[in-house]
Amino acid sequence: EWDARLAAVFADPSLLRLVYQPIVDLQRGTIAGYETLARFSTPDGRPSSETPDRWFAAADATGRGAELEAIVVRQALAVLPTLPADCFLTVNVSPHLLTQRELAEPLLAVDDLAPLVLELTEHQAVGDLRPLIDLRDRLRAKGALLALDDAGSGYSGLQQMTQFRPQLIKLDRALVTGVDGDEVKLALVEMLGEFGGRIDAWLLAEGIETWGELQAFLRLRVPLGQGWLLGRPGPPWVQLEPAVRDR
Ligand code: G
Ligand code: G
Ligand code: MN
Ligand code: NA
Repeated sequence: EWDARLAAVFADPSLLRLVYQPIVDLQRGTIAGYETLARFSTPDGRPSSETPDRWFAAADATGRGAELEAIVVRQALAVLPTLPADCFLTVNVSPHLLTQRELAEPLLAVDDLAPLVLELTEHQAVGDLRPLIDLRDRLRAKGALLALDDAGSGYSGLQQMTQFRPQLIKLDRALVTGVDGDEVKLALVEMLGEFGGRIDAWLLAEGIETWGELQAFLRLRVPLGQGWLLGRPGPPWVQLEPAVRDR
Protein backbone atom coordinates (compact mmCIF):
# COMPACT_ATOMS: atom_id res chain seq x y z
CA GLU A 1 0.00 0.00 0.00
CA TRP A 2 2.50 2.61 1.23
CA ASP A 3 5.19 1.14 -1.00
CA ALA A 4 3.11 1.91 -4.08
CA ARG A 5 2.14 5.38 -2.84
CA LEU A 6 5.73 6.31 -2.08
CA ALA A 7 6.99 4.87 -5.35
CA ALA A 8 4.54 7.13 -7.20
CA VAL A 9 5.90 10.24 -5.44
CA PHE A 10 9.52 9.31 -6.05
CA ALA A 11 8.67 8.74 -9.72
CA ASP A 12 6.80 12.07 -9.91
CA PRO A 13 7.93 14.51 -7.18
CA SER A 14 5.28 17.02 -8.29
CA LEU A 15 2.79 14.85 -6.34
CA LEU A 16 4.40 16.51 -3.31
CA ARG A 17 3.51 20.19 -3.31
CA LEU A 18 4.50 22.81 -0.76
CA VAL A 19 2.16 25.26 0.90
CA TYR A 20 3.41 28.20 2.93
CA GLN A 21 2.04 29.49 6.23
CA PRO A 22 2.88 33.06 7.28
CA ILE A 23 4.94 33.67 10.41
CA VAL A 24 4.21 37.08 11.86
CA ASP A 25 6.31 39.75 13.56
CA LEU A 26 3.78 40.26 16.35
CA GLN A 27 4.91 43.70 17.47
CA ARG A 28 4.95 45.17 13.95
CA GLY A 29 2.06 43.16 12.51
CA THR A 30 4.03 42.20 9.39
CA ILE A 31 5.08 38.90 7.85
CA ALA A 32 8.51 37.78 9.06
CA GLY A 33 8.66 34.47 7.25
CA TYR A 34 6.85 31.36 6.05
CA GLU A 35 6.77 27.71 7.13
CA THR A 36 6.71 25.20 4.28
CA LEU A 37 4.23 22.36 4.76
CA ALA A 38 4.02 19.36 2.44
CA ARG A 39 0.79 18.36 0.70
CA PHE A 40 0.44 15.07 -1.18
CA SER A 41 -1.65 14.15 -4.22
CA THR A 42 -2.47 10.78 -5.73
CA PRO A 43 -1.41 10.12 -9.35
CA ASP A 44 -4.98 10.88 -10.51
CA GLY A 45 -4.58 14.40 -9.12
CA ARG A 46 -6.73 14.09 -6.01
CA PRO A 47 -5.50 15.19 -2.56
CA SER A 48 -4.16 12.26 -0.55
CA SER A 49 -6.42 11.09 2.27
CA GLU A 50 -3.33 10.52 4.42
CA THR A 51 -1.86 13.38 6.48
CA PRO A 52 1.69 14.58 5.76
CA ASP A 53 3.05 13.26 9.05
CA ARG A 54 1.80 9.77 8.05
CA TRP A 55 3.58 10.12 4.70
CA PHE A 56 6.86 11.05 6.34
CA ALA A 57 6.53 8.30 8.96
CA ALA A 58 5.80 5.72 6.25
CA ALA A 59 8.78 6.83 4.19
CA ASP A 60 11.00 6.71 7.26
CA ALA A 61 9.78 3.20 8.11
CA THR A 62 10.87 1.96 4.70
CA GLY A 63 14.24 3.69 4.87
CA ARG A 64 13.31 6.43 2.39
CA GLY A 65 12.57 9.26 4.82
CA ALA A 66 15.63 11.32 3.88
CA GLU A 67 14.77 10.94 0.20
CA LEU A 68 11.23 12.25 0.80
CA GLU A 69 12.43 15.19 2.87
CA ALA A 70 14.98 15.92 0.16
CA ILE A 71 12.09 16.55 -2.27
CA VAL A 72 10.80 19.19 0.17
CA VAL A 73 14.24 20.73 0.57
CA ARG A 74 14.80 20.94 -3.21
CA GLN A 75 11.44 22.65 -3.75
CA ALA A 76 12.10 25.06 -0.87
CA LEU A 77 15.55 25.94 -2.22
CA ALA A 78 14.00 26.53 -5.65
CA VAL A 79 11.52 29.15 -4.35
CA LEU A 80 14.01 30.80 -2.00
CA PRO A 81 15.02 33.45 -4.59
CA THR A 82 11.36 34.52 -4.97
CA LEU A 83 10.84 34.99 -1.23
CA PRO A 84 9.81 38.56 -0.28
CA ALA A 85 12.66 40.70 1.06
CA ASP A 86 13.56 40.30 4.74
CA CYS A 87 11.53 37.10 5.10
CA PHE A 88 12.83 33.70 6.12
CA LEU A 89 11.60 30.29 4.97
CA THR A 90 11.40 27.25 7.23
CA VAL A 91 11.39 23.53 6.38
CA ASN A 92 10.63 20.65 8.74
CA VAL A 93 13.38 18.06 8.92
CA SER A 94 14.00 15.15 11.27
CA PRO A 95 17.42 15.34 12.89
CA HIS A 96 18.01 11.60 12.53
CA LEU A 97 17.51 11.94 8.75
CA LEU A 98 19.46 15.18 8.30
CA THR A 99 22.83 13.47 8.39
CA GLN A 100 21.87 11.03 5.62
CA ARG A 101 23.52 11.76 2.31
CA GLU A 102 20.26 12.18 0.35
CA LEU A 103 19.24 15.08 2.59
CA ALA A 104 22.57 16.59 3.60
CA GLU A 105 23.99 16.77 0.06
CA PRO A 106 21.44 19.10 -1.56
CA LEU A 107 21.82 21.46 1.42
CA LEU A 108 25.60 21.40 1.46
CA ALA A 109 25.68 21.96 -2.31
CA VAL A 110 24.34 25.50 -1.79
CA ASP A 111 26.89 28.20 -0.98
CA ASP A 112 24.51 30.56 0.77
CA LEU A 113 21.57 28.96 2.60
CA ALA A 114 20.26 32.18 4.16
CA PRO A 115 17.41 32.84 4.88
CA LEU A 116 16.56 29.15 5.24
CA VAL A 117 15.53 27.87 8.67
CA LEU A 118 15.59 24.16 9.51
CA GLU A 119 12.84 23.18 11.98
CA LEU A 120 14.02 20.19 13.96
CA THR A 121 11.87 17.84 16.04
CA GLU A 122 13.15 14.48 17.05
CA HIS A 123 10.68 11.67 17.60
CA GLN A 124 13.41 9.03 17.83
CA ALA A 125 16.58 8.58 19.78
CA VAL A 126 19.63 9.91 17.96
CA GLY A 127 22.54 7.54 18.46
CA ASP A 128 25.89 9.20 17.95
CA LEU A 129 25.34 12.96 18.11
CA ARG A 130 28.70 13.97 16.71
CA PRO A 131 27.83 13.69 13.00
CA LEU A 132 24.71 15.79 13.60
CA ILE A 133 26.57 18.49 15.53
CA ASP A 134 29.25 18.57 12.84
CA LEU A 135 26.65 18.93 10.09
CA ARG A 136 24.80 21.58 12.08
CA ASP A 137 27.96 23.65 12.23
CA ARG A 138 28.56 23.30 8.49
CA LEU A 139 24.98 24.33 7.71
CA ARG A 140 25.25 27.29 10.09
CA ALA A 141 28.43 28.37 8.38
CA LYS A 142 26.41 28.54 5.16
CA GLY A 143 23.83 30.82 6.75
CA ALA A 144 21.12 28.34 7.72
CA LEU A 145 19.30 28.96 11.00
CA LEU A 146 17.98 26.28 13.32
CA ALA A 147 14.57 26.18 14.98
CA LEU A 148 13.45 23.81 17.69
CA ASP A 149 9.94 22.72 16.67
CA ASP A 150 7.23 21.71 19.16
CA ALA A 151 9.20 23.12 22.11
CA GLY A 152 7.66 22.21 25.44
CA SER A 153 6.18 18.99 24.08
CA GLY A 154 7.47 15.57 25.03
CA TYR A 155 9.42 15.43 21.80
CA SER A 156 11.32 18.69 22.09
CA GLY A 157 12.56 19.11 25.59
CA LEU A 158 15.48 20.57 27.44
CA GLN A 159 17.94 18.02 26.15
CA GLN A 160 17.29 19.05 22.54
CA MET A 161 17.70 22.74 23.41
CA THR A 162 21.17 22.04 24.73
CA GLN A 163 22.07 19.79 21.80
CA PHE A 164 20.77 21.85 18.88
CA ARG A 165 21.37 25.36 20.26
CA PRO A 166 18.44 26.69 18.18
CA GLN A 167 18.17 30.35 17.18
CA LEU A 168 14.38 29.99 17.11
CA ILE A 169 12.17 28.21 19.66
CA LYS A 170 8.72 27.25 18.36
CA LEU A 171 6.35 26.85 21.29
CA ASP A 172 4.23 23.76 20.87
CA ARG A 173 0.58 24.40 20.09
CA ALA A 174 -0.39 22.65 23.33
CA LEU A 175 1.22 25.55 25.26
CA VAL A 176 -0.46 28.14 23.04
CA THR A 177 -4.03 26.87 23.04
CA GLY A 178 -5.89 28.62 25.86
CA VAL A 179 -2.76 30.38 27.15
CA ASP A 180 -4.95 33.34 28.06
CA GLY A 181 -6.50 32.39 31.36
CA ASP A 182 -4.08 29.57 32.14
CA GLU A 183 -1.50 30.65 34.71
CA VAL A 184 0.60 27.51 34.27
CA LYS A 185 0.92 27.91 30.48
CA LEU A 186 1.67 31.62 30.91
CA ALA A 187 4.41 30.80 33.39
CA LEU A 188 5.95 28.25 31.03
CA VAL A 189 5.90 30.68 28.10
CA GLU A 190 7.52 33.36 30.25
CA MET A 191 10.16 30.90 31.40
CA LEU A 192 10.95 29.83 27.84
CA GLY A 193 11.08 33.50 26.79
CA GLU A 194 13.63 34.22 29.48
CA PHE A 195 15.56 31.10 28.54
CA GLY A 196 15.47 32.11 24.86
CA GLY A 197 16.85 35.53 25.73
CA ARG A 198 19.76 33.94 27.56
CA ILE A 199 20.76 31.75 24.60
CA ASP A 200 19.97 34.39 21.94
CA ALA A 201 16.99 32.48 20.54
CA TRP A 202 13.72 34.03 19.40
CA LEU A 203 10.42 32.72 20.65
CA LEU A 204 7.65 31.80 18.20
CA ALA A 205 4.11 30.92 19.34
CA GLU A 206 2.50 28.53 16.87
CA GLY A 207 -1.13 27.56 16.53
CA ILE A 208 -2.61 30.94 17.54
CA GLU A 209 -6.34 30.64 16.83
CA THR A 210 -8.00 33.29 19.02
CA TRP A 211 -7.67 37.02 19.74
CA GLY A 212 -7.24 36.19 23.42
CA GLU A 213 -4.21 34.04 22.70
CA LEU A 214 -2.76 36.70 20.40
CA GLN A 215 -3.19 39.38 23.07
CA ALA A 216 -1.46 37.19 25.65
CA PHE A 217 1.62 36.84 23.41
CA LEU A 218 1.62 40.55 22.62
CA ARG A 219 1.60 41.31 26.35
CA LEU A 220 4.41 38.82 26.95
CA ARG A 221 6.34 40.50 24.10
CA VAL A 222 6.80 37.20 22.28
CA PRO A 223 8.37 38.35 19.00
CA LEU A 224 6.88 35.86 16.51
CA GLY A 225 3.53 34.14 16.01
CA GLN A 226 1.86 31.72 13.63
CA GLY A 227 -1.62 30.23 13.41
CA TRP A 228 -4.94 30.20 11.68
CA LEU A 229 -5.97 33.54 13.21
CA LEU A 230 -2.99 35.19 11.49
CA GLY A 231 -2.70 33.24 8.25
CA ARG A 232 -3.49 29.84 6.79
CA PRO A 233 -1.06 27.79 4.71
CA GLY A 234 -1.42 28.73 1.04
CA PRO A 235 0.38 29.39 -2.23
CA PRO A 236 3.43 31.66 -2.33
CA TRP A 237 3.23 34.23 -0.82
CA VAL A 238 -0.08 34.32 1.02
CA GLN A 239 -0.76 37.48 2.98
CA LEU A 240 -2.12 37.95 6.48
CA GLU A 241 -5.77 37.28 7.28
CA PRO A 242 -7.69 40.49 6.49
CA ALA A 243 -9.03 40.84 10.07
CA VAL A 244 -5.45 40.87 11.39
CA ARG A 245 -3.98 42.95 8.59
CA ASP A 246 -6.57 45.73 8.87
CA ARG A 247 -6.54 45.87 12.61
O1 G B 1 0.26 20.96 7.77
P1 G B 1 -0.23 19.86 8.61
O2 G B 1 -0.96 20.19 9.88
O3 G B 1 -1.13 18.97 7.80
O4 G B 1 1.00 18.91 9.01
C1 G B 1 0.82 17.79 9.75
C2 G B 1 2.13 17.27 10.25
O5 G B 1 2.98 16.94 9.15
C3 G B 1 2.89 18.27 11.10
O6 G B 1 3.42 17.61 12.23
C4 G B 1 3.99 18.74 10.21
O7 G B 1 5.14 19.09 10.95
C5 G B 1 4.24 17.52 9.33
N1 G B 1 4.84 17.96 8.09
C6 G B 1 4.29 18.78 7.16
N2 G B 1 5.18 19.04 6.18
C7 G B 1 6.31 18.36 6.53
C8 G B 1 7.59 18.23 5.92
O8 G B 1 7.89 18.82 4.87
N3 G B 1 8.50 17.42 6.54
C9 G B 1 8.20 16.75 7.68
N4 G B 1 9.14 15.99 8.22
N5 G B 1 7.02 16.88 8.30
C10 G B 1 6.10 17.67 7.72
O1 G C 1 4.67 19.69 13.61
P1 G C 1 4.54 21.08 13.16
O2 G C 1 4.61 22.07 14.27
O3 G C 1 5.48 21.44 12.03
O4 G C 1 3.08 21.19 12.56
C1 G C 1 2.60 22.35 12.04
C2 G C 1 1.16 22.03 11.75
O5 G C 1 0.30 22.89 12.49
C3 G C 1 0.83 22.23 10.31
O6 G C 1 0.24 21.08 9.88
C4 G C 1 -0.16 23.35 10.28
O7 G C 1 -1.15 23.13 9.29
C5 G C 1 -0.77 23.27 11.66
N1 G C 1 -1.28 24.55 12.12
C6 G C 1 -0.80 25.77 11.83
N2 G C 1 -1.50 26.74 12.45
C7 G C 1 -2.47 26.10 13.15
C8 G C 1 -3.52 26.56 13.99
O8 G C 1 -3.70 27.75 14.25
N3 G C 1 -4.30 25.60 14.54
C9 G C 1 -4.12 24.28 14.31
N4 G C 1 -4.97 23.43 14.88
N5 G C 1 -3.13 23.81 13.51
C10 G C 1 -2.32 24.72 12.95
MN1 MN D 1 6.93 22.89 12.10
NA1 NA E 1 5.52 22.74 15.64
